[in-house]
Amino acid sequence: MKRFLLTLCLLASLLLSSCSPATPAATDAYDDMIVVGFSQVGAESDWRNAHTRSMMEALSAENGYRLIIDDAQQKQERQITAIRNFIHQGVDYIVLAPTTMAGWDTVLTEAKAAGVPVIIVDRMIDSADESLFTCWIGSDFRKEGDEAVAWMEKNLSTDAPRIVHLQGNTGTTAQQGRTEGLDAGLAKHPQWQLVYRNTADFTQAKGQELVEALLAQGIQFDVIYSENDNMTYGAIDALKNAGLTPGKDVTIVSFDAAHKALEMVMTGEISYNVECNPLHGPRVKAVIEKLESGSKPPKFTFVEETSFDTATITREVIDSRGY
Ligand code: GYE
Repeated sequence: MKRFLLTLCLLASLLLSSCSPATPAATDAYDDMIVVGFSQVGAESDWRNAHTRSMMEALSAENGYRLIIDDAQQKQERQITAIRNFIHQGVDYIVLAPTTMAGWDTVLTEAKAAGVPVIIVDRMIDSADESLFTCWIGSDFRKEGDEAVAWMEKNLSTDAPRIVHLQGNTGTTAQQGRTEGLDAGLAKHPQWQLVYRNTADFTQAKGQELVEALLAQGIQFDVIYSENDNMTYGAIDALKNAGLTPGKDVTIVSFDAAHKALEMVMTGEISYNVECNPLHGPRVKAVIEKLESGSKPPKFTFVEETSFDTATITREVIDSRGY
């Protein structure tokens, strides 16, 4: 590995801490390590925290990696700065979990010019030039939305459901794919009514706030289509505080299928949960190993995922959940 001078430590949150200030002696110890700069979206959800943990576990010192994590706190500008810092530091690889789709061409052109391979994980970027990144690993978010709609077609107890739609951060591929799935369902079923749609930024607090506001306004609904589990937790709290029973009074369709949410599928509070797998650490490690040995990883890798409702969830699935 090229000689690496650790001059800056970019960590922003305790969870993301993986790097300590370098000393001259410590610098020497990194000579044989593969240095990876990871620009992470933030810490908005259980999914995101599991994603960060997976990266830290796979790209560990024990495995021969020096991982520098930057928490962008949801801001693309911070990611662009982090990537520039990684380039200046001379990292061997950059891993980017992009906030939004657009606006990456300039900084990725800089990475390419510096000869630093960029591995994109989770959400996708929108760039006409695919040579700006080495490969991408993530989920088929449109397929996830389609699966949720297919379940609703079969399982809703009314033909004319009144639907509340909590969206993730707008302009992200996770939000767009899941929204496109619902939009296709609405187009196919003119009797389905979208009574409310707004972004709750993938956070529990905002999910709760929006559903509380809806209930206060007296808006009636049968289904909540919530684009991640954390918004769902907030929505469930709002329903319960209003004396409603989630799963009975309101059908809840959620995305991510994190451990806690699957417990809620078991109890029937969440009716259907579409899995989104955050365990990208070992996948990124495998890609780096391929590149190190001179072979070429596939350009796009879609992670295999499934989904669960009250009929298919089992204790075994929950207990063996890695996130
Ligand atoms: O569903 C959500 C997270 O991009 C797939 O972002 C990811 C989404 C995930 O905050 O919980």
